Amino acid sequence: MNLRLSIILPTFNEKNNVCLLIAGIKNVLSNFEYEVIMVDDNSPDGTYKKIAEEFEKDGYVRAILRKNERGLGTAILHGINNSRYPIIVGMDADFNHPPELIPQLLKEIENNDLIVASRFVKGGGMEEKRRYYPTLIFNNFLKHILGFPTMDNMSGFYAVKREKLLQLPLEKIYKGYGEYHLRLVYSAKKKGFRIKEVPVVYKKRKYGKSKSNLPKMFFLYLSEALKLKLFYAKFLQDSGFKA
Ligand SMILES: Nc1nc2c(ncn2[C@@H]2O[C@H](COP(=O)(O)OP(=O)(O)OP(=O)(O)O)[C@@H](O)[C@H]2O)c(=O)[nH]1
Ligand SMILES: [Mg+2]
Repeated sequence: MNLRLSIILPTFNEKNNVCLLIAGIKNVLSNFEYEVIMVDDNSPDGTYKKIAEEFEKDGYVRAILRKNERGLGTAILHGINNSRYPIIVGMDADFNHPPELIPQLLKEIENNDLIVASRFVKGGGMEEKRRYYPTLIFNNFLKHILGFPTMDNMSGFYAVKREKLLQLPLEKIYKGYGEYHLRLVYSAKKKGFRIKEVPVVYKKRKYGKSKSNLPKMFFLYLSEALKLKLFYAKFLQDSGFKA
């Protein structure tokens, strides 16, 4: 299989991180054909301008500026819609997701449809211990009580086959914030994707501030997970897909 991939990087105020990250990606993917699609929501720190100026001339990085829309989920979808290769890799631009893992995701995607970089399989973890245990407990609840497919259902770091991804209701999945990943893995399971997890240790973000608020996230994720479990048929119907 000729592995050609599109890496989607949503950014908001990640000027310092994303430069280093793109350099890191370039390092680990020297043997692959790939593109990096950065979707920036007009970050006040000038992320877009910096990347457009420093990297676009290399040809493999495309910086997209969204001036009138804001949000992680729709930014990723915008990136997907503007990408072209058969494998899509989604990841954060702040170094939570180490680029060294991408070749491993690619190796595993050959015989699967969706590979999730997982903090909660053997060998995985998080540098930020304060967040590790509550997230682990919540993910165990998602997997063992609600029937979610993976040990880490909120990862945000994954590789997926484009032809498979396009079978899912993407407009319904990619909206809001990080809870899109719950909708992605749940819909993938319902559609019968071959899903596999590979361990990842989340690093701390290198520069800048987190945009997430833990208690708010917890309630949002819980309500989203329950909605999927209880009303999945309606979720599909609303998106024009058959249950
Ligand atoms: N385009 C776009 N990207 C966003 C937006 N909000 C967050 N991001 C990016 O999405 C990724 C994840 O956001 P983070 O703030 O790191 O969220 P997190 O990983 O849950 O939290 P921390 O790692 O603790 O900072 C990062 O690359 C952000 O720059 C947004 O509104 N628009
Ligand atoms: Mg992050």
